[in-house]
Amino acid sequence: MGQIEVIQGDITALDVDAIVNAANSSLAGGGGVDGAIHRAAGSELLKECMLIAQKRSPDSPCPTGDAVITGAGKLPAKYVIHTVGPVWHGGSQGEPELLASCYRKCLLLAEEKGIKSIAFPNISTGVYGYPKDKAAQTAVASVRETLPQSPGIERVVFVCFDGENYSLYKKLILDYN
Ligand code: AR6
Repeated sequence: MGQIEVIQGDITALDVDAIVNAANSSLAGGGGVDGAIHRAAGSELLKECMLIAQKRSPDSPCPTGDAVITGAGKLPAKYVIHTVGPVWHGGSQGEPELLASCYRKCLLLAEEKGIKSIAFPNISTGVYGYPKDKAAQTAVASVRETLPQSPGIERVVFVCFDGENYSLYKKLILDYN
């Protein structure tokens, strides 16, 4: 089964097959990691996103919990997988299931594309306000549950931007391994 790693840093710098973007349903870019990925990838990425948006439902090109894949423009990665995490409303509006779905769909899409290494940011833990400890537990559990169904994936990297997420993930991965 694929290895799980945790690092602290900027996901746009990672030389892996695919990096995951914490996008919004419009796929039109935004702030946080989404903004950083679009800036580093260049305008080609937005063009690809808009083509996908045209083909899918115009109201919500990528619903919460779903994922779509594009090329990666000028990034070192080959692909960007855009997924839309839930906004935190207190936890009783399906947030854990939707967040788990983001990680699962990204891995299954990656498997379909023959991707061997994939890096995730801490989806929903910025602007969308998901508590970091709860998000980390759901993320790690979802990845571990899905990896047996994605045998082509050799390496999963959790990229933590801030120290708090890094400590949480380090502890969870140690506990699991
Ligand atoms: N590399 C890795 N992680 C990062 C980076 C980076 N360069 N920059 C920020 N993070 P957020 P969300 C971390 O807000 O909560 C956007 O406007 C950040 O510290 O980017 O899912 C979208 O368009 C945090 O831990 O995403 C949506 O509208 C994590 O990435 C909305 O924000 C996620 O924070 C999505 O909100």
